[in-house]
Amino acid sequence: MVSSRLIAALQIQSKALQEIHEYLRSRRFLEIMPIILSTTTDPLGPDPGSSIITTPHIDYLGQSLVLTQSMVLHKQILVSSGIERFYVMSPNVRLEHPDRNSTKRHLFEFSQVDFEIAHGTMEDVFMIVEGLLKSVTRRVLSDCADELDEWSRLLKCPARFKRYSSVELLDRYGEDWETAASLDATDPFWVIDLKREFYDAEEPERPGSYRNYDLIYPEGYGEALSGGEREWEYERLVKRILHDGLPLSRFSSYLEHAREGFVPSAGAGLGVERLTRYLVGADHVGDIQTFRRVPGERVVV
Ligand code: ASN
Repeated sequence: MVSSRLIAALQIQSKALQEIHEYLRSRRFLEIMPIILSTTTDPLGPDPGSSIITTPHIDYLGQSLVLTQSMVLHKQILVSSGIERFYVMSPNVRLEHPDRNSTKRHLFEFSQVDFEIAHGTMEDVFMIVEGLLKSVTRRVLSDCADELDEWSRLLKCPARFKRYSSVELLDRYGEDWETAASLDATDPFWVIDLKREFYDAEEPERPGSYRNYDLIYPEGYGEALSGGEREWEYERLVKRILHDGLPLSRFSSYLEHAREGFVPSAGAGLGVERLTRYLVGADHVGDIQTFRRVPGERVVV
């Protein structure tokens, strides 16, 4: 039997998703369908936050296809092909190391609300995400009081979104700044400039600094979203991929599109299960999944 708490969490999640759809559609975002098998996917590295054991391949009719780790590469192709503002409820498979169980926020299968804006900037993304999180919280507070009671959750609407650089947080909290800074915070906050994948734009004037960001929930819930302005020029992408020690051949179909011409863009992905965990105040993100997909735990069904 599914517990009444889980049902309450799913009701809150459903309400949050309704608000996300309405919010994005009313701001002219087109919803597209996800893909889960491709010739290439987000490498998720080199990123200190990632601990992927392997990227699963499926052989189909003589082609080796990968499962989606994120749709970011496809987002860049689409945003450059005339779909200038879109979002996708995107299932991702990330075969994380079992030690990720202890973070309480990692799943090896989850969904993210992934969006991209042609010619967008960090500021555009900040404005959309801050408004989105406020609307979702307000909606849940007004429509799901009984469900929040079921979790004894005192949820509050975000008041402000401070901004920090990753270096600042590293200095103040050390390597595990994400959890420590999150525990210290009472409102969600932005972390800017993280050394991450090749597709996040490097500051043109300051190599080694990046125009990317994470949004971190307060109260110890940690990362909610990650995104960035993108590298979009073919030569820059080739340089960044090589700098990361990745084989160009892995990204050949993507690079062909880049050579034809990408446009600058910015976007982000908001984890759906992490949002639900935060809204209800669940201990572990797996606690709000219908079918748990927690690194290190055996899959039951
Ligand atoms: N969705 C993220 C982005 O837009 C990428 C990711 O999930 N790794 O940057």
